[in-house]
Amino acid sequence: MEVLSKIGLDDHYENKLTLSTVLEIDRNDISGKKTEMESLPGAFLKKLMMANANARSVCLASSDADNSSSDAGSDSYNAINPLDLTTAVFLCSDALLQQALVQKMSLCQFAIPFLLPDHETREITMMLWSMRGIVRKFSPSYHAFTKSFVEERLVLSQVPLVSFVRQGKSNFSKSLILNKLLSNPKQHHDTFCHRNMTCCDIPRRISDGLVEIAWYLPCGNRNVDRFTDPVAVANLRGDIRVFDKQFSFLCQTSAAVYIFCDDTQNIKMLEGIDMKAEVFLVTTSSQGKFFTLKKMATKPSLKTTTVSQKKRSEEDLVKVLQTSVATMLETCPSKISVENMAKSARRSGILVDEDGEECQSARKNAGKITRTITTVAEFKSKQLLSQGSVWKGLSWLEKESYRLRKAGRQNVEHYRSYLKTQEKELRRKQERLGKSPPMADFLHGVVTSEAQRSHFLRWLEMDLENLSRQDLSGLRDQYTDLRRKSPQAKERIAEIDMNISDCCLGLEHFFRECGQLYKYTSYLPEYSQQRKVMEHLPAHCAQMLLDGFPVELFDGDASNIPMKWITDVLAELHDVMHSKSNVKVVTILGAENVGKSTLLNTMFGLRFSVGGGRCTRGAYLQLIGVGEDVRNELGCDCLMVIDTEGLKPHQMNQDDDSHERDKDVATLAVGLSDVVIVNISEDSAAEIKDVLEIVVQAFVRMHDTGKIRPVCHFVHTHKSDVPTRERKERETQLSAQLEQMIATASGAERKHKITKISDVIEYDPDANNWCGNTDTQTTWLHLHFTG
Ligand SMILES: Nc1nc2c(ncn2[C@@H]2O[C@H](COP(=O)(O)OP(=O)(O)OP(=O)(O)O)[C@@H](O)[C@H]2O)c(=O)[nH]1
Ligand SMILES: [Mg+2]
Repeated sequence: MEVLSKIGLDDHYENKLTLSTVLEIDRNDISGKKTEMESLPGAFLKKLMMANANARSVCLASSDADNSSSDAGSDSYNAINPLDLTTAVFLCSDALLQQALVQKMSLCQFAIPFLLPDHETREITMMLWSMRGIVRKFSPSYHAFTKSFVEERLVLSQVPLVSFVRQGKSNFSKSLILNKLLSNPKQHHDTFCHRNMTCCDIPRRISDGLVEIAWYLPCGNRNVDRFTDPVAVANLRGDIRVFDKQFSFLCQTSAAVYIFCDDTQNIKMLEGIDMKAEVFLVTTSSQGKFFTLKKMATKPSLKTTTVSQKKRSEEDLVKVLQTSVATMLETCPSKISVENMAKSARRSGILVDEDGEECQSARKNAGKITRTITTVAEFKSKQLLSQGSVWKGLSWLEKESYRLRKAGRQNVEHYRSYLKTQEKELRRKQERLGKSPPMADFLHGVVTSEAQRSHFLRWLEMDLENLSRQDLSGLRDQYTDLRRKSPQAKERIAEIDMNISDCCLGLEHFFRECGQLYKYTSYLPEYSQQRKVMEHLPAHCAQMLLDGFPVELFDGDASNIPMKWITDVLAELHDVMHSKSNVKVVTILGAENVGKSTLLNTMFGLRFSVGGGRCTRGAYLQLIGVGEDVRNELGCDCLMVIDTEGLKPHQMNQDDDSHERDKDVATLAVGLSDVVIVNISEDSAAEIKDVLEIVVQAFVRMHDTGKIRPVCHFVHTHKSDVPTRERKERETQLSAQLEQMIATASGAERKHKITKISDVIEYDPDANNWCGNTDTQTTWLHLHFTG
């Protein structure tokens, strides 16, 4: 396709782009160069992965550059329409990348490709799998009394669909009107790309026939909400007379279809179409000065009734449309989930992206596991046998053999050998328990073909989220509420914290089990079948890391790192990368819920889990490759990014473990890192002090081990609009605070050699303080890896 070769994507039409290639750090990231035509998809993809709401305007930079250098008249042919760019990128991405892109588009509140046309094969594909990742929170009118939110996976939500299509040429922008229709009164947002936004009148080529979808989800504030119940909106790009397959699909699935057309035209005959929707005509007078809304009776004849008389301005039309949609929503239209629309798609000759063999058998394999789950707690105790009390016991024994806290007056060697015996006992218990049938199914899913593994893991991840979402969402809200309103209720907070852990069931629990099984089978004789099955698991896990899945490094429930497992996974990684695994480690630290995971996701385009309440537990790592051309400059072959659980100084005087926990997390992070990012929220001065103290103590402790000083950056969040003067003051305050803490900490740990903060970290108050989440990865990397 001409467009693909113009933007350098033609090779990827066959050989699809993957998530890891998109996230790889390349020369463009560190040079901050102007975007050229061939690097346009790369720039767009990276911005999108960083959830940058201006991602679509990369096209503008390029088209501007082209416009200025070419003759008037031919300029628009050198530029590319942003919709074409989106279509091209989706046509050239693999299934996993498509899903990741859609999730980021949803975060940016962009409309999402729903029916994707491929002009080469003349096929249309419904992007159901791509959209499966979207989970959103909203407050529908049936929750008005309690003012509570529901959190749903949108493709499963029963929501009416309203479609907007066009016949013939139109002298106003349907997308512009839709954006106004979906924007809240005080805040305009461009959900759909429109003519005036970025691309002037650059003609569309490959995105003709594209149907996009967006959801309007009420927030519960009736002064702001345009509609009080959720509604899905589809927008067909192109003329319904040309794209009749898409049009007929929309007529079957929508509650209402709005057809924009010219007054003078005869509307496409609707008789042959299986029409389930109410049909409205938005007609324009030939000069485009008036709009009229008419309702069309599809049966028995095509008579129309005028709903609203001539309107002069677009604003008026938006109001009329809004009332019309709202009335339609109130009269209880047919609701349908996107998942169920797939049936109509197949009937209309539209392909569905998840119908492929790989995706379907992965789904079956994941379903086999999730079908056995009635309650999460029961599943964890009965099927994930090596975890729970056994693993907690082992973790304690391991730590105790170094700390010797309970040794009392015993001989240390005797005590250690007693601990060893206990450990052996527990290991034997693990061995006796063996692996459960769901665990065997999981292992099967992980070791099957590479392509199927990613699908399997995503299906399982999503199915597990579906199982625990409702309970978790409620508990997290309670947790946040309680922390805000009664921080003194420490016991109750700790109790909810525990309940959250009990309710959580994710891939990490299955991999924890892998770690345990791997460890105890490694003691078995080499010929043992059990050992043989487990032997190749670290290699699969290493591959998974390279595919962009996060891996748990530190088990937050048992407070332990499964050393053998992690070491062997990393050794395999070294092998898979042909010994080119010189890594730089970037870690984040900060109080809970300050936005640590979000910050890493936006800096690097990653997918650490994010959520209100307390979300990350333990520590997770993700890998990002470094392009060959910049490896020397950056001094590494890949970046390892580690997300950690929030420090909880407010729970410090709880039981023994929670007291130790923050120390463990901070020491681990500081000990591993080349770069530590400390994320501090300016909302609470007391919390900043507590967090800084923990971090500074960890720096001091690590200094003693002879580790090279890590670079440390402080990110002050939620205050991106502070004036420069105040910002400077804060930085000075922070530096003074750090110096004072270092004096205290070095005294407490008797490290008299340490006198100033720069003895333990590389820190320059002017360069290493950042405000808000707006500082870009580009600047950051540029300064701190090349500098
Ligand atoms: N308004 C706003 N919200 C943010 C920002 N960063 C994060 N959030 C929201 O804050 C909540 C917590 O974000 P996370 O990234 O999960 O925070 P965290 O520090 O990783 O939390 P824990 O892992 O539980 O310690 C989420 O609902 C985010 O959407 C930000 O810069 N601005
Ligand atoms: Mg987090």
